[in-house]
Amino acid sequence: MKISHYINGQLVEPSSDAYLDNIEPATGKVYSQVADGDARDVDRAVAAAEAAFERWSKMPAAARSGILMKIADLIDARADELARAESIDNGKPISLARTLDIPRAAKNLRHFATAILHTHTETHVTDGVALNYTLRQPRGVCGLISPWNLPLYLLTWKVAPALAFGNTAIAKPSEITPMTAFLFSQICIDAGLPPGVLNIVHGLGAKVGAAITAHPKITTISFTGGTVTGREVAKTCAPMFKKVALEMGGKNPTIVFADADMEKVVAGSVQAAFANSGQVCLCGSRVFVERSIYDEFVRRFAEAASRLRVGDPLEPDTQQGAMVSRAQLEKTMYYVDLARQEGGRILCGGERPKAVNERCRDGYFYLPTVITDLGVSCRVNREEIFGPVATIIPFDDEAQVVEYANATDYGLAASVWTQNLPRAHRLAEQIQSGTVWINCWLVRDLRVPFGGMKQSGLGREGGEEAMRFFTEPKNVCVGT
Ligand code: TXE
Repeated sequence: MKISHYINGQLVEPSSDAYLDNIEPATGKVYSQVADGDARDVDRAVAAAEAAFERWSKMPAAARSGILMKIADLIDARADELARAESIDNGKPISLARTLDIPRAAKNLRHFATAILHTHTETHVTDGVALNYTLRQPRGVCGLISPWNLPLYLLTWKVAPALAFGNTAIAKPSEITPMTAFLFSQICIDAGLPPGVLNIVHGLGAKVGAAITAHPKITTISFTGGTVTGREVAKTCAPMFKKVALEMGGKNPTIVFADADMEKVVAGSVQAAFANSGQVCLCGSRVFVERSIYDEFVRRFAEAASRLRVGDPLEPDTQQGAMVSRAQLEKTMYYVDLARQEGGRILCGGERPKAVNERCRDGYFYLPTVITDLGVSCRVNREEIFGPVATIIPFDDEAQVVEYANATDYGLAASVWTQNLPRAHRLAEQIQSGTVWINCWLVRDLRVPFGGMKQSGLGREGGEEAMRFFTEPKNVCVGT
């Protein structure tokens, strides 16, 4: 099967006529081909997006909303097909794709399609001499670069607000997981999205991604991916004064106080550590536990982690599938070796499973791995692994755990488990991260600001922040 670009309302071949192999991570085998796009394809897409902008941006909000709602309905109608495609493409359990990724993609569309029917802009009265109002106008052609861990979810997280607020866009899905974006192109066509409003160009980051960030007619870049890539994107965009939002990695702390509900915190923190094989930027990979319950917590956490069912992603009861790529598997193995060298004790996992099934014999599987006895400042506890690896570290008091939590260059998310609410609020203030969850994890309300501090990100998306990002505020001052 060939995955082609979606440009100017049509599925088209790449200018190069070349395709890249697309591998199914659970089997390690090539199962489709994806367009090997380049700057010429980006130019075609930008021309289409520019031509579509005038009409799309002037279309009444209700009309834009109607088309985006239709896209959401078609995602729901094709949810089974999309979930299966995402599971094959990404290696994640089909149950996760069904319950999280695909429904959330539809929600992203609905959220912003309805938001534009309700948003308002500001007015300011200046001492009886003037009345100011803020005109929020779409910014033009946006570049939307998304990663492989939640392919359709994160693509639509950018596409929905960009289009809802009247922009047109060039989206670039990860070359590692292009399939759901391809199916999404078909959905956009079937929903009657006018040609050129959204264009999807596939291919390598160094070619297509770089061409998008460097394109002078693309005014706005929303990027989610690794911090190293984010730095490249920022470097290219800075001299051109593009508006940029970067959502990058994390090394998120889970903080467990002795008064937390043990049952709930074990379930919650295991899920936080190993969801999607730890390949979610929000995963809690460093677990800090108050010393008085450390031994019991460690025992229960390791037991729960080793009970996770690792298996063929297409089996309905699989809880942990394959990692997305050989590179990601090797990165995980590298860090587990490093943990051993740094003096870590592996309580469970630390290797690939012996057998998953015949079909998945050559897949990129790795067991959920729990490590103790590592110092807070060692590399394993500071650098992002993005695999099914959690470390557990004891702490003595509030001040110490805040210091531990903040001891990385990242600052995306944290979760704090305690019954002591004043303490939870104190910690929330002091932890350097874009999100702090208290007694929960991965609860996502699409109205709240989303993004990271430090090397986890720049700018915020979500809710009103998305409106601010994807529109240009113009002050109109009327003398009275
Ligand atoms: O992501 P890349 P990679 C982290 C995770 C992972 C590491 C590297 O730790 O191990 O990053 O992953 C496009 N200009 N996260 O290398 O390359 C690329 O094609 C413009 C965390 O696989 O950052 C893809 O579409 N774009 C993260 C997107 O950037 C470029 C999710 C992200 O891929 C480009 C993924 C360039 N020069 C990885 N080079 C999260 N925050 O959730 C690549 N791209």
